[in-house]
Amino acid sequence: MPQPFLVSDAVADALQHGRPVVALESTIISHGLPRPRNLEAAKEFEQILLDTGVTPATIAVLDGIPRIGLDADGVARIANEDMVKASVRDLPILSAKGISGATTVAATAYLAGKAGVRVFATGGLGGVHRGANATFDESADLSSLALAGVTVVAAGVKSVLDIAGTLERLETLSVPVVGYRTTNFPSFWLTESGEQIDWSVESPAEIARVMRSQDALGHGQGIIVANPLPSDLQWEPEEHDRVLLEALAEADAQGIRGKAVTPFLLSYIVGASGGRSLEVNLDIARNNVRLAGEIAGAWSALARE
Ligand code: PSU
Ligand code: MN
Repeated sequence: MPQPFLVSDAVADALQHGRPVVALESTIISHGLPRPRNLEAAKEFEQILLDTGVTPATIAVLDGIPRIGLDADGVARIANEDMVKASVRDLPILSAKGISGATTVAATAYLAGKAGVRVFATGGLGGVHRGANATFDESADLSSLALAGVTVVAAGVKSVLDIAGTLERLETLSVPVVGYRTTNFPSFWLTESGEQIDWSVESPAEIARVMRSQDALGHGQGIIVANPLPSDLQWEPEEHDRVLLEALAEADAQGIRGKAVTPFLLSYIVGASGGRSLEVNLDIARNNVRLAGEIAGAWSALARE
């Protein structure tokens, strides 16, 4: 049997010694952020972790091999090559064909879980698309998080999606959702979506205790930590609402469907906002990476007890 994935030396060493590790996804780099800012961002996210003693594990499929932890060349490849967007179901196909792919939240969480990386930072999760009652377009991010025992830090889901519907599906899938110091679920660029969730958590240590209890119960789901951007950093709500409607109308007019929808909307919105949405997007990701690093630290400390 070929090895199903490769763990970098740095990540393997950290895991073996119980040091904190945070997984990072690659679709946000290759399909969610424009070049050349995407490469700067990929390096910056890793550096934020390294600066606080946390080992970054950026995940992608390179030449058919899923990799947990990339070297500098691997990071440059996910930013600069035109890689396919890879969800969980694409992994065996990429593997057999020996081709590369940037992993979505679904595929990243799956691979992180297999490798024993317990905390994962992203920007926003995929979810239930508007009109999903007719198209069935619901991101595999949701069903994957019901299987991967990984804690994902995300600023909720974008308002391009059906936020209430996404929260309903997460309830059905029994995925715990906790707000970080809030019960108002964030809508990515905006601090609050107006949708309420049941629980908030106050500290990384509390999240680590939730993880430990989840493990003890043995149910195996991931945990979503909804981490809102502070309101002084959010996108201006009026501009957000205007650009969002424009983007949805344009996707509809151009007949964009399936896995192309999310990348299309993201890049359209960057252009239509004159880059403003991109700056907020980067702040969101940094904010999530920092919190994920703290959670990974708390998790290591708890495991040592
Ligand atoms: N949401 C964001 N930014 C992103 C994505 C989602 O705010 O970059 C990416 C993630 O990689 C996520 C994927 O896993 O899009 C979801 O795509 P789909 O809706 O096709 O499942
Ligand atoms: Mn989809």
